[in-house]
Amino acid sequence: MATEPVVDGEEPKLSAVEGLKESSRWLRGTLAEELAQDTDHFSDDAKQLLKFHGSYQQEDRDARKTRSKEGVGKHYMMMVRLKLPGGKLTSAQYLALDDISGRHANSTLRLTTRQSIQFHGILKANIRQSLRDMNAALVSSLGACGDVNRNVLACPAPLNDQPRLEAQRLADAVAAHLAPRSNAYHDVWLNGEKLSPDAGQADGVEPIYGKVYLPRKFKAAFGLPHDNCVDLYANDLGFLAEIANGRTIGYNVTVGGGFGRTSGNKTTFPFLGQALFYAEPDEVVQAAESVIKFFRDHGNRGDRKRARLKYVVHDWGMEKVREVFARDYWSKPLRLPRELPIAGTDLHHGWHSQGNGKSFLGLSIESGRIKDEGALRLRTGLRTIVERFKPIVRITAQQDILLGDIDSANRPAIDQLLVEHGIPRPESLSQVRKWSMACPAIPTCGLALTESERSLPGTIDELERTMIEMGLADEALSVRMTGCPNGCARPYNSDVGLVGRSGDKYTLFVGGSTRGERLNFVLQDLVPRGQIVPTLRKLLDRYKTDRTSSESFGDWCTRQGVEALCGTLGIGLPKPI
Ligand code: SRM
Ligand code: SF4
Repeated sequence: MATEPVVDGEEPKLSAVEGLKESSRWLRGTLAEELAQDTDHFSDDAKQLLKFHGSYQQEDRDARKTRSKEGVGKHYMMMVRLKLPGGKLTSAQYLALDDISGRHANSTLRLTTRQSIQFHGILKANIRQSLRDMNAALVSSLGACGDVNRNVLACPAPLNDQPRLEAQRLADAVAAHLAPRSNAYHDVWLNGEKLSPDAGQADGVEPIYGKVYLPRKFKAAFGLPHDNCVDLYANDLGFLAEIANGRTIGYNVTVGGGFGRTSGNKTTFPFLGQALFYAEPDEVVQAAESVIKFFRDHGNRGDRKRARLKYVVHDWGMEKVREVFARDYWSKPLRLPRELPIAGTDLHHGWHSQGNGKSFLGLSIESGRIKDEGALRLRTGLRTIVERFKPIVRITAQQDILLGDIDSANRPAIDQLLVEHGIPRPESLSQVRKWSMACPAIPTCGLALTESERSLPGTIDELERTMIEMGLADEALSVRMTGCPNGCARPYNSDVGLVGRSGDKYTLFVGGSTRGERLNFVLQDLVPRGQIVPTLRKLLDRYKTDRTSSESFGDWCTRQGVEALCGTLGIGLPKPI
């Protein structure tokens, strides 16, 4: 993929969203007034501000054709995304959220690729009550979307080891420190008519962000070199632990990761985070604030397609970023980053002893969608287990769920409940299914060009059969699909990436890994869905005979290179996409 810099020139004209943020009275805009109106949707301006409160206005795209024929217009509905640092919930919170999904949403809970939960299908008339019910369970959606710091990731495995406990603690601290301070969320959704003192235009309400917040979304994660389950390098800001004698002694601070791109626009591309400096554990919160202020001041506020921190890092180069950061944003001498290679990723599936006398169980959730369908009564089964055994609940960045702090004596009873509800134990699933991810796409996502969550399971069924036939069933192969190039299921660093183009056609990427330390590359564009597995089969055939003993599919594809792989497929080199 081309990565063309944009040459520094005159300050670009500010994008419309900048003016909207500035005049929003700290994220209020007309939200309260529009909420009081008896309409089924918000105005375009309110829709933008709604994102900062954790909600997107969507429409049911399945209903689009018939409704337009009937002349009844769009079926509007809201998506609400929570902010759950490190993916943590108590059992009571999980049950409250499950209730809300049944009462106000579409009776599903959607675990996200950033350790959170989304609700789909909430009507405007019910959104205030939904958010109130969430807040009653001490869960908030403030800042889950919008131009602020999003959900902070950390390995969710409830193991009693210092690096994970520390990462969880610091994820909470960074999330709290970077949370928007405006009282707009309380005023609009929780307080009714009462306005808080910062409802006017007083300055200083947002000491870190200021009136115009960030140029764009900002994402942070804490990662471990031996377990990159958070996909650290896909984040604007990463803290990669250096571990000695079982304890974290410091962090490489990485900047500029991000995956979104726009088809046909070569100045947009996925980019991996780069190490900027090394911080001691007690410098982490300050480091997060300093990086976010650097982004606030230097991010592009004219072109939202190029507004992420990755473009500053790419266009300036690390030397200039380091120089400006050290001069203007970090008051001490800047320590250079250390050599911390990524060695693996753990899905945390199955039963594990926590190291404190308790156990946790990791379950694979297809595309993160918790619902009851046919014989698979996932939602009811999880609810029953959580009600009865009151585990802590953790969500992974691979869209899966962990149930922890369980008395080991209860393992057989929980296994029995899984069987009764048709929920597969991860050991019974193929590797390729466990490592797969898909974004929601159609019918809820307004940006989707193709199916994804509804399409990937069929592709995985076919690939699974093929891999069994070929004797490759034990290979950990990550396949990630998205309905457009924005990259929500992180298809740009997996072994296989399938990125929606239009209709049933996808761009095929290969050459990443389950470790997430390397971008994959385009192999073929506009592959019809029915041709995906036959195409992969030809490559897997060669892989089977050519690979070195422990070489993964993505490693092998990288060693072969695009020319050799195109030769294997009998196709020309891919054109720039
Ligand atoms: Fe995403 C937009 C879903 C993780 C890059 N993302 C969207 C929206 C809100 C569509 C929209 O703007 O109208 C999607 C809502 C779909 C729906 O119906 O629910 C959406 N993104 C998701 C989730 C739910 C996918 C999933 O399968 O879990 C993930 C929610 C994470 C969370 O809990 O916060 C999600 N999105 C990601 C990731 C992965 C990550 O962060 O690790 C990425 C790539 C990393 C990155 O940010 O670069 C990602 N989403 C985008 C982009 C491209 C942004 C860019 O700067 O280029 C968009 C489009 C945009 O922002 O304009 C987008
Ligand atoms: Fe929507 Fe595209 Fe993200 Fe999928 S990748 S959820 S289609 S924005």
